[in-house]
Amino acid sequence: MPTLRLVLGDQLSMSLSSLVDWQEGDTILMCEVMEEARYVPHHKKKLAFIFSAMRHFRGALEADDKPVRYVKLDDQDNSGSFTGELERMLGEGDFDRVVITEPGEYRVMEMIHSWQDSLDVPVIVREDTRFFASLDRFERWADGKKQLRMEFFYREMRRETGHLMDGDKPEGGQWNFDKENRRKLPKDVTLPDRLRFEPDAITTEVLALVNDRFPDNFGDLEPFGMPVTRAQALEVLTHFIETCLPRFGDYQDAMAEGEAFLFHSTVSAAMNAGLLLASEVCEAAETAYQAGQAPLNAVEGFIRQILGWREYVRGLYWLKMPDYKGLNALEADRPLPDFYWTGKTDMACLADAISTTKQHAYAHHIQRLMITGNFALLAGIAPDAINEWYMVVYADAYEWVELPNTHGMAIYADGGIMASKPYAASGAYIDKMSDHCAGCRYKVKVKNSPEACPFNYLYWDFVMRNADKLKANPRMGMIYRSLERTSDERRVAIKNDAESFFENLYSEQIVV
Ligand code: DLZ
Repeated sequence: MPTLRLVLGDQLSMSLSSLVDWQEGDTILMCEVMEEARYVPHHKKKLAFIFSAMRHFRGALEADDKPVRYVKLDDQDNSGSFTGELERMLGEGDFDRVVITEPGEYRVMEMIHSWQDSLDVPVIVREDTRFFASLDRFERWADGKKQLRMEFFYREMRRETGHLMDGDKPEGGQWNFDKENRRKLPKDVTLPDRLRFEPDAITTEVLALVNDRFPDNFGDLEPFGMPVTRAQALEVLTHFIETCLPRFGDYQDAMAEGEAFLFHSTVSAAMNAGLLLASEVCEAAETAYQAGQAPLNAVEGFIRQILGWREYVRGLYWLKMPDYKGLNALEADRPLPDFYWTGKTDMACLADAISTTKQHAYAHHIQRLMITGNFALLAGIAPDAINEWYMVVYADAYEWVELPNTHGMAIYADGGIMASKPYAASGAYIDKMSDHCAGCRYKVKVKNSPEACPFNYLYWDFVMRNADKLKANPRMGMIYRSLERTSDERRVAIKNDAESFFENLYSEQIVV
């Protein structure tokens, strides 16, 4: 039964379910297509990473004696879409069936379902076994629950996998050590160097392709040093475990001017493309803990990101799509300011997070949640606009992970399906967790007036503006009680400051 096995650009794993029963006579189809490259205008580095990793994975498959039909973006007959390439291949060969692992995006799943109707051969979709929890498993967990909180799902995953368990109790007597993971970065701390991989011939060819075909896309293409093979990704993982993990926990929520990586793992792009498996990443962290090489607060925090958050957002995405994407609980409708693309803003924290993003197609989770996300939440940026920005700019972004994190977690557009309250914060939080405010032209200690940190009055404007939607939330009770004690005069000052800020947001003189 000759089988055509379609492998997508984020399915670069030898253990992929669509490849496990590969037999002599089967063909693997991989294709670089404009449809995927253009459905959002991806960061140049993201494009280069995906195409280079795909081409290297083709080499790994062929070295394993598995023939690949690989269609490059610039191949003359490239039809430009998955559907076109699949039809072309089926027209040329004699295949009895198509096998594919479930994709990461609803959009592509719809495409696959259309193939099941339109193609002459059966199209078999297999579970993506690279995740700890199948979609059925998540659905079973969610069934009948009023609230779908990550923490409880995470505990089940801990019990099920045995990660950081001491019998039936959590290691160290606690499920979550988050309280120990909120230190500001000391001034004298030495940050670890990061591994960079010189582009080889394949990557060099891809860089030229991206430069040539996507010259106007956002982001710096070079210098390019991302891991594009499994061997390189494993090096990054080992380097993280040995060099960064011991202090990852303490400074997990810290931010520092000009420092993109701190003690973060930087494995998300490689993991989400399939170069590393979630199971091996968690095992490596736990082994370091068992060997006394990393403390529990660091290892638990890291494993929670993968075994907890990553699995949870994927489950939630598939449970709630397609309606999820259209939710707009706070009726936010402001266009995305230009500075998200240029980085040209006097707000130092935003300028730094956007500059990091532009250079590396990367920012760590607190920059994403509490700086660019927090601003979008407070300013009421339209969900579609901010969701697309995150999809474009991060090398690890596919909709299954981006949408819940942005739409649900950062901007509360889902009205609390994910988060029990909006992650809104004023300048005080940013000042507590970073060194940005010291060099900012705005003053974080000033609450109102043109020299005040905009996060301060935008925070209270957000609270006032959304009172009808948020006041009844018990977790917002303290904030609304505090608002009740606020004088009318201060409220007017907040409204005036916010209004003039928004008036100037799209003009070049003041903010951008
Ligand atoms: C993101 C991306 C891009 C830019 N290009 C391709 C491509 O040319 N070929 C491919 O197979 N995959 C690509 N991808 C990843 C897909 O968008 C991803 O597999 C789907 O969104 C499903 O998650």
